[in-house]
Amino acid sequence: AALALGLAACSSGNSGGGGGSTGDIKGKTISFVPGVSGDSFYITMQCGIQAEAAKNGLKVDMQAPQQFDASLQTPIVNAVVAKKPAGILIAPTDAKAMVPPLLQAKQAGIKIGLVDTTLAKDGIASSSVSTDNLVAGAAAADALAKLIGQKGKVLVIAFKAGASTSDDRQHGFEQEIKKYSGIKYLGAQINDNSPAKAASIISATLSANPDLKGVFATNQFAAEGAATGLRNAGKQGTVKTVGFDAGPVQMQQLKRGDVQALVAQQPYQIGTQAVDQLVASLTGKKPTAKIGTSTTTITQDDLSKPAGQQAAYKT
Ligand code: T6T
Repeated sequence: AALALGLAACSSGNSGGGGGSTGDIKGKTISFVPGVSGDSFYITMQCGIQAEAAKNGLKVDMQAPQQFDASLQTPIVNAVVAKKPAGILIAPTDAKAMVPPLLQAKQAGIKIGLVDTTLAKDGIASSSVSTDNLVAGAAAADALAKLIGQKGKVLVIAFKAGASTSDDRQHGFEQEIKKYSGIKYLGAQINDNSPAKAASIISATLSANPDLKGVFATNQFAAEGAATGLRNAGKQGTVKTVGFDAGPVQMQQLKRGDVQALVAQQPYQIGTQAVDQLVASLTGKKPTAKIGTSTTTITQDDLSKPAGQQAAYKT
């Protein structure tokens, strides 16, 4: 199937309706198009979207591509536009390639809000809510430097070239890692959101650089694959890994020592704030053009603390 449809089963429930004072949008539908299906980051975001939409009397439908790829996300946008929802909340999988389909959506009179990732062109979306990924990438560099005693070779696994989150995390990391004179940066390799590809990147890097000391894996699937690659080489825990996101699998990885630090985002809050901005633009108010959300870097020590627990993505 090309599409994944439906509502997320969120612990807070999906219904509850219509407390808002937004009579003219009540009963309208907004569509959520995440970057990929089956990704706990987007599932948590969807829970935030559903809860906030319900407060405003809005319905939500969700259609996700099977892979994080603009060629799969474009037909979904086209199908969504044909259904004429009041608004679309979307995480564009490519900052450039998703411009034409979203421009068409805008021209069809549909309000667009960006979540998580952004577009290379302004003026299409009325608002954008995302992590500050340059800052998050720099935080990952500092965490990795600390883990390896500021010495040795490090690698970045960038999950998707052309996706703003992947590019910004990589660039934020690269700027920051320059500050550590004892660290040799081996560059970034792209795993195309595939854990298997991340695992083989690790194997190949270890063959050429058996003294590899650290890895920054820029999202969930990069971190999962990195852990597999390191385990296969018997280097798990010896080569330090900073992963991204704090879904159930990532929290397990941290607990087991497959990764030593995680940069956790706030997907639920991105979802609720994006709905609020979309509601503003649907009701003739001025939405905030750009909202940046923060990250928390957690290590194994934090798992028993409130900060660590709070960072975990909930549904
Ligand atoms: O890291 C998130 C998201 O921010 C990124 O754009 C794509 O990957 C994730 O969904 C995690 O898998």
